[in-house]
Amino acid sequence: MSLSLAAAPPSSLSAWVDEVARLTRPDHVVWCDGSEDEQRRLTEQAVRERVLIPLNERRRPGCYLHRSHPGDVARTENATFICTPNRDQAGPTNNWAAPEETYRKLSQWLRGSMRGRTMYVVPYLMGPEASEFARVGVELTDSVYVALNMRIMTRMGRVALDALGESDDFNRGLHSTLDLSPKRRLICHFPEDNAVWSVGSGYGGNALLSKKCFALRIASWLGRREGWLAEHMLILGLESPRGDTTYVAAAFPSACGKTNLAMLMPPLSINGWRVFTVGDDIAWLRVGKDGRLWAVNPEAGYFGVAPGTSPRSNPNAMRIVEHDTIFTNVALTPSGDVWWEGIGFEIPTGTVDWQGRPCMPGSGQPAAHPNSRFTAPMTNNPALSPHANDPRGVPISAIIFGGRRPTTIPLVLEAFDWNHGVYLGATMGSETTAAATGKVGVVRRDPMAMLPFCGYHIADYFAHWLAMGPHLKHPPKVFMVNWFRKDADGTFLWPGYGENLRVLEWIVNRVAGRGGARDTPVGMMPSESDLNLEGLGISPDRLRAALAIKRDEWTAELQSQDEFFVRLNCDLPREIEVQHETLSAAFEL
Ligand code: GTP
Ligand code: SPV
Ligand code: MN
Repeated sequence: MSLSLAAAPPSSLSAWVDEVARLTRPDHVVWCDGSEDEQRRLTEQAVRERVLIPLNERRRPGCYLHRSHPGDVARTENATFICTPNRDQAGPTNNWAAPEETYRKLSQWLRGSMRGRTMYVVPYLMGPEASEFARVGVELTDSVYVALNMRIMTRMGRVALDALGESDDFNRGLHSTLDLSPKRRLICHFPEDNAVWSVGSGYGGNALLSKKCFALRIASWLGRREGWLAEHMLILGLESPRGDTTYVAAAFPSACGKTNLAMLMPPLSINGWRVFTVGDDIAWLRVGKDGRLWAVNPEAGYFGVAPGTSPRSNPNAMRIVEHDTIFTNVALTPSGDVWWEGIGFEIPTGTVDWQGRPCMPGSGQPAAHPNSRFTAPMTNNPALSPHANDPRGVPISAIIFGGRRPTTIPLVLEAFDWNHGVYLGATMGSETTAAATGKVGVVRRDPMAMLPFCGYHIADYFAHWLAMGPHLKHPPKVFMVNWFRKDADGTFLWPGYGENLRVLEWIVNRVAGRGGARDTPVGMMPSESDLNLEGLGISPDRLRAALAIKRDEWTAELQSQDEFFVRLNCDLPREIEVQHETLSAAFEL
């Protein structure tokens, strides 16, 4: 076993690393320091082991392609467990398993699992350095791909050990790919121990334990205990033509447009607005001394969806992935470049698909996996906010909830107040996507886009949100949006992407006390004349359809909310019930 670290880490950390090494028996233990030299070495090794394929160095300097196991391409929610002493603490929306039993079972699977492999010790910091928000995690992993991705996604190495100092307050993440068999795949969270054990998957949120496991499931549990929020939200700053910046946080479910909105490029027909990205996936939020809600992005990179990303839809993302990016499960062109569906140009002849097989256009098989992704450092982003590393975070003036809804939900509406906003978030629905295994395109309740990520009982989570209200002297205004409503032919009614700025502009105007709205039973809504439609060219009919509130659709919606509430039994906060009753009464149901 070879150890390589100049200064000694805190004893509790090294004791835990030793303990895991005794269980898993790696040939080597490598402590990652986060240096460029180390990155070069690990990358070269990954190329030798064919974990990474170098791309055309001239076209995409510092870029690599990784092909995952074809049976390991997305988060697996059915293999994800919250392990609390009581089942009720995990609640009806989480899989639950008893902690002791789970440790025992996984220890058996892990016994000797790293023989012949290297165990990487990956210390990482979530949140800006020297920030009250920041937390340390350490992931032990036998995947060099995971180690390299963690270096992009987090502040990794020395900086994290410095932040940890002598403390033993860090998330203990243990990850082993085993043989990648779905039969021995489990992602288990132990909130009371601030620990995550993940086995049998090397992909995304299953394996990069900083992300969904720590920064959402465990952090949401910590946040409830300590009075803050960990959310599946992007954070953006919107600078108006006057030069003032409004910060907005938005929760959309997986593959529903967070990355795109967070780095939106304003359309040419709207002068003077600029968008700055603070974060694209996760927000940690706290009430500041000034009574406002403050947010940081705990991550340092983006793990973004590739398909649909083009110079037209997301020019900033195309710039981001020009260099120093790891692509996973995209197609490879004969010139050593990447390709995916919706990239904006025809598939070059001779392109091989995400599994390395010749592409067969017209076969109905996509060349890139629908959940293929890019991992890139946030410093690649031309639209990166100057406050992305601000230890204080940014003050949030508006919270947006949004799902992928072919019907029912209008383009935008504004909540009447904080509690109504919590109700809108709590009852949100969205179509399932390729980001998780299982059927795609089925509408399910996905409260606050946190259904797969809330680390405790979802009814307690609603109560926690409601309880934040009175602490906020200046609560953010809450909105709901839907970019995905369709016409009878199944075509999106709203053009989306950059044009979503028009909706953001209305939201910012509302926050500033400008901008017209009318009351409807479901919330306050803009009239067509309240939206900036300059140069958009959407027909009045389509806009009306995008904004329509239809009684029959809302009857079904309220019914579906009822069904969800039944699953929560009698634990639903009374306030949410009251909101539901008020809305039902407004529709005379
Ligand atoms: P996760 O990383 O899984 O949490 O996803 P995300 O919420 O960041 O989603 P992302 O921005 O990567 O978008 C997912 C898919 O939705 C991509 O294929 C986008 O092209 C598409 N998309 C994003 N915004 C819009 C929009 O405004 N309209 C339409 N029609 N599609 C969009
Ligand atoms: C999501 O599924 O919401 C993601 C991708 O952001 S993953 O990291 O796989 O969770
Ligand atoms: Mn996500």
